[in-house]
Amino acid sequence: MPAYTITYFAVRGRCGAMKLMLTDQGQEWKEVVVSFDDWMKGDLKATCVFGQLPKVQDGDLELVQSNAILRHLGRNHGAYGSNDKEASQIDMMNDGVEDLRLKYGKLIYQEYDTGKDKYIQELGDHLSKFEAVLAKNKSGFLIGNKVSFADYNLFDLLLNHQVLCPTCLDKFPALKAFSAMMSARPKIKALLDSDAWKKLPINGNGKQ
Ligand code: GTB
Repeated sequence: MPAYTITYFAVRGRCGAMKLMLTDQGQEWKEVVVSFDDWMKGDLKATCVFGQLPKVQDGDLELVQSNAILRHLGRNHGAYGSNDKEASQIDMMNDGVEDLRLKYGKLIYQEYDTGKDKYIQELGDHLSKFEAVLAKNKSGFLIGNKVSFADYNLFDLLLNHQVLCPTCLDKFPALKAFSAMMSARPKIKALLDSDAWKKLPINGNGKQ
């Protein structure tokens, strides 16, 4: 079993999805939690390929970029589809999740006070795209008939959005069922119920 070390700030942020996946796959990991003060000293930043976290160590392989990390973990743990066609579709769906995550990050870190109402008004349009894909797939997952890294990523982002706007899934039965199914997976349920998860802020600036 590979042992991973995740280096990141004391927030869920871009590591929520990878922690959901590793937990669900029964894979333990080590964590290095970096304080903002330590980060500002610059030594660690200088060692990161793009000067940012998260960073994941898998043996002698060091990776940054959260989506590359999700893909790596998906490959290692059988959460990247059942064939090349599914893998490509999973990549496509994960890119869609990333597009929404970037919008969410912009709201949280740059526009929270001025842009929240508009963001919530427009959210349904974004969610409807995932709803349509899920509604077509009888398995309940985004692609194919088994869980993929894109499912963990979407689920993590939906958790954040349900804090931002508790009613945001009300018009989307397939997304609601997806969220309920992911939450009920026993290891995920235990993680979501844990203090380690509940006490970790979603974002670095206290907004959620
Ligand atoms: N494309 C990259 C990826 O997907 O991994 C983006 C990574 C990224 O934005 N990293 C941010 C970072 O390293 C942290 S996530 N920022 C420091 C820097 O650029 O010097 C967002 C975030 C912001 C602030 C906190 N915080 O203060 O605790 C936590 C997380």
